[in-house]
Amino acid sequence: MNSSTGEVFCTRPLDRESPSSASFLLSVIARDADRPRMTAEAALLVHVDDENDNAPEFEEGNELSVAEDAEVGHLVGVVKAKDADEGENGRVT
Ligand SMILES: [Ca+2]
Ligand SMILES: [Ca+2]
Repeated sequence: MNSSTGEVFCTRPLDRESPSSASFLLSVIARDADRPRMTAEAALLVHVDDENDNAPEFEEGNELSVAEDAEVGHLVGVVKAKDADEGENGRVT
């Protein structure tokens, strides 16, 4: 944080999917320059918005078998995939 302007900057790359990088709680203090010096303190919570930076991944172990005489419409199995992103960015179809 720039102590003169109050501008808050990133100091390292962010990754919303990392538990330690989804949000940041900062403590900020404002001080005046007169005597007696007066201060105010506040908590600043910064949320990291999601970007669609993860591709879907198939879950391991997807191997299916079906009988040769299975009827048309027979459910062979379910293929599952997941995506680490949030909301629509992580919705797999
Ligand atoms: Ca995604
Ligand atoms: Ca993401």
